[in-house]
Amino acid sequence: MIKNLSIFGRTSNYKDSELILLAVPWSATASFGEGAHKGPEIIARASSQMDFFAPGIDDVRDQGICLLAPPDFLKTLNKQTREKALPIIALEEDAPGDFPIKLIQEINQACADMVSWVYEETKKIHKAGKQFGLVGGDHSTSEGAIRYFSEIYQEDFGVLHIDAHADLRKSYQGFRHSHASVMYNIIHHSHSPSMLVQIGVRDYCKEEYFLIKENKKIHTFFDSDIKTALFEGSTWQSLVETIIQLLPEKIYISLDVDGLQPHLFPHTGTPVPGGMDFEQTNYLLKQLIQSQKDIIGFDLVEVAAPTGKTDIWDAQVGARLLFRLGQAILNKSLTK
Ligand SMILES: [Mn+2]
Repeated sequence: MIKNLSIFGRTSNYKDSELILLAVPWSATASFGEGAHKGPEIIARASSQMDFFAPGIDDVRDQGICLLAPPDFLKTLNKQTREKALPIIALEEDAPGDFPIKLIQEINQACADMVSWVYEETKKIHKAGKQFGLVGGDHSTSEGAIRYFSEIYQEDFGVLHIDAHADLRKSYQGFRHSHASVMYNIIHHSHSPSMLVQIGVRDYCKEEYFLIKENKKIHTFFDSDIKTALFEGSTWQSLVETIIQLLPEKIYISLDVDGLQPHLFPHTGTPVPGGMDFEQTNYLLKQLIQSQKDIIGFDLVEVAAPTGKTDIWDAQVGARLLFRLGQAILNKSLTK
């Protein structure tokens, strides 16, 4: 039985909603700050007190937005896997020989199960003729969704990835489905997007840098390059134009909120100085709507709350970004 939660001040049901939001409360292998599994819950709470009017844009809530309640098994699996992962995360990175291999295998299996579950749920939502959005969870939750759309659309399909990190590590702390590996897994799968365009990247390792340079499918707009261009007189408009031109016809937006400035998301798992501001992000989304690109899905990940807290600033900003993403995908279906 599919349940739903209240979102943007309305309780909508699956049947009458054009946009289905899949909640994935998962942060089992989060490497630094905890609490991204609370993303769907805190965003849903914060979303009730927003204003939804925007001049020139229809209130997309009338098209129906439904946030699916996550199943209990997923919440339990996240908790159990987190407990197994914590002692490994606490180990020094430079002593891999001491890693308990069997335990890592169990954790990798649990994470793979989560990825498969997301894949199957994405397929169900897409096959029902609905628009798709995912609310994480840490960034590892995106893998199943992007893998599904890569299989369906193949060469015609690109990912717009907003993030402080490249997420191109082969594995991280022994975990194959880590938030830090999500784009590596997606790019190296037998069905991969034809293009990965990254924006805001500013924390990455040498291996990731060389992968970006060597792989023609990956185009990264490093945060420092974006800022240098802006300091030297380029406009955000022209940069956004360049970004959009690189993307194929069908796109999936993967929005890790640490891609934005950390004062907007102080509790996100791995905050980094720099990044995009709120209106820069909105402008990019608005230009995407106007570009007539076919947005076929999105995710919003890494909105987190510290233990014991629910009403926090991060959720206020996250709810607004989620609404903008909803506008981007639903406005597209209006103009079709
Ligand atoms: Mn990420």
